[in-house]
Amino acid sequence: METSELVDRLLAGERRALARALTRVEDGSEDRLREIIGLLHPHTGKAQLVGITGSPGVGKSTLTNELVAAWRQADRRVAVLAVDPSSPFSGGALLGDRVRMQDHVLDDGVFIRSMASRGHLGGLSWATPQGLLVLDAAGFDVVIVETVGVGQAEVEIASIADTTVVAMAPGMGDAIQAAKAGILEVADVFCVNKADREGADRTVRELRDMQHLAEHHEGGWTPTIHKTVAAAGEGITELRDGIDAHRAWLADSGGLERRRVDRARLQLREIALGAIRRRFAQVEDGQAVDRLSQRIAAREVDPYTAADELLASLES
Ligand SMILES: Nc1nc2c(ncn2[C@@H]2O[C@H](COP(=O)(O)OP(=O)(O)OP(=O)(O)O)[C@@H](O)[C@H]2O)c(=O)[nH]1
Ligand SMILES: [Mg+2]
Repeated sequence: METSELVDRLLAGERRALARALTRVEDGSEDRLREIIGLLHPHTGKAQLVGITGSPGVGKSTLTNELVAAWRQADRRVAVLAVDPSSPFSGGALLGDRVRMQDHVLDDGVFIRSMASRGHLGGLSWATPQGLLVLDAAGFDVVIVETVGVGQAEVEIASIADTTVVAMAPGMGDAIQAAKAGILEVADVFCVNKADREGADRTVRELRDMQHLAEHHEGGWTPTIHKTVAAAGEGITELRDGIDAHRAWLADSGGLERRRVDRARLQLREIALGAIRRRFAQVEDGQAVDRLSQRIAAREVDPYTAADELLASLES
């Protein structure tokens, strides 16, 4: 199918077109990505982008599932992108996620997709932000990205979401771990899940105590802390409202616009660097690089001057 037809169908709300568009984004060559993103981009910028991250097993998928239901109750259409940055292929964990998310399988206002990461920068794949664009263009009001917090992933999720939710469970020393890993700075909303277990109040207290560490947090937002029992659907409405409140604050304070420009800057950087790398790869084994390398080795030119010459020739 021609990309333009695919995009037309996606914009008309065809789910199969949406699924195919995501596959193209995930597997696509640079040319295909360029084409599809070019057509979709004018139709994006409306969705509320929510990132959910946290250590393995804290209940992110259960929370996501419940949040989907809570936003549906508010009559909002919701899409989920479950990203597994730990595996280059969709593994067992994601299969489990899919099964749990079967709750919503008959609901037209819900779309759920797993995406394996290609390990871009050791975290979320390059396909993730593009996948968000596709779901945004498809008209979902809320788009959730769920990813396991392993190192870089939290920071990356914060760079693509409007609101970043950091989920933790009591009794795992998670609050202190989070502080060490610099997660306090990326969290807009904390969720202490598994509040049916001992130590939830203590984790909440630890987070409160550590909040002064995050005082430099963007523009005066103090991250809110919510207790939930996702497995029993408790505290979910409050969590949803907390996420919505952060997004409303962002919009009012001008922070949303700032985040959008920051995101655009990151994308621009990635795409431009990628293009330069590809241009370089095309000439790397060619005569010009050979000749310049020989001249550097022969001390006829210094390597910086030679690189300037090479870059100038790439531009033309
Ligand atoms: N006791 C209790 N268990 C919960 C709660 N929420 C989720 N669980 C259980 O915790 C386990 C892990 O939940 P998931 O939702 O798969 O956690 P996750 O963070 O998505 O896990 P990964 O994707 O593997 O990192 C499951 O057995 C859930 O049923 C809760 O509020 N209380
Ligand atoms: Mg999960």
